[in-house]
Amino acid sequence: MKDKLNAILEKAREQVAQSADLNALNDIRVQILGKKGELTEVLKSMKDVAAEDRPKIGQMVNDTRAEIEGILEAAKSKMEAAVRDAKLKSEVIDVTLPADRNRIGHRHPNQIALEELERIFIGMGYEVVEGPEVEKDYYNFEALNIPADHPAKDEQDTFYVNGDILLRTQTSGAQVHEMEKGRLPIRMISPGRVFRADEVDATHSPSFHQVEGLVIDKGITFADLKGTLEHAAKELFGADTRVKFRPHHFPFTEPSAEMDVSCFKCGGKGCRFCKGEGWIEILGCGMVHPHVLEMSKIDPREYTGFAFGFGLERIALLKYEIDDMRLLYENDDRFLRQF
Ligand code: 2U9
Repeated sequence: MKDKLNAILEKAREQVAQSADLNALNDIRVQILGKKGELTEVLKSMKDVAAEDRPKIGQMVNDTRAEIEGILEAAKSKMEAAVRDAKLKSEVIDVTLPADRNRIGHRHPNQIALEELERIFIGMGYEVVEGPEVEKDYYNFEALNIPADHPAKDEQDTFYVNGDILLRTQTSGAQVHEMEKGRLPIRMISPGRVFRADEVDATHSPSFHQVEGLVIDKGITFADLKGTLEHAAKELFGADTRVKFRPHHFPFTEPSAEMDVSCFKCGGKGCRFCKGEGWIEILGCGMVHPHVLEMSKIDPREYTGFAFGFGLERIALLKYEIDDMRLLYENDDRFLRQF
């Protein structure tokens, strides 16, 4: 009996040593330890063993079974470890390889120009106040001295929601709302999107952005306007920048002017950039019309003020030397990331 058990054990050892995978190991288990397995058969033949020998033989069978189970278990662990190692090796990450880049966006030139303007005016004590893009006719036109039959209304042809409500053509409504609150003095800029029924070309778009400013206090004069806007121009285009004011007309300011800055490319000598002029038009401005103050319940004998308006895209195009406004609206990041 002992020899028989040893033979089974040795055969098991040999087969396990030769088995290639977990399936082969399982086959060996079934073949030896299974219901009809070789060792199980030995156990069944115990009935033929003399009664006094049974405990000893039984112990031997159990020991052999335990040993074979141990061999199978050890081989199984070894195979599993090998599979794990192979997997780890095949999935290894080479940290020295260049990473896949996560391309991130970039601030839009309009946004860069706006943040620059906000920095300049906040530095002079201004508040930044935004207003609604959908506005009443009154706040966009009437309250700014542009009554129903005024020709300026044609120039600013816009998109109407109905007879009374429209997409604003200028951010000035935000300033009227502020004046109506009756909290004086006012020192504000009001940036935002505006709309005009314009065709798209290199310098026009039906939707663009303005930054308008308004100052109202006792004793404000045209000298305050000039000093403020000259300071802003020097901050924006460099300390050597000179400014000049040309008379103009706006319904909401009187007197009104347009401000030019000396060309920051040629210093004013005249070049391709300024079309030989030496000067570049930057903004419109003027003293707030007394009737505009009156309509918002501010007494023009007590308070005066000045106002100005930039086109944000115009500033971005000039500052970053972009020659076509349409590039600003295409959102092509090969363009955007240059600024
Ligand atoms: C109130 C009173 C007056 C705002 C002003 C301009 C001059 C101006 C243009 C710049 C380029 C419009 O976008 S643009 O085409 N704006 O020239 N804007 S004064 O005047 C105001 C605003 C609010 C209550």
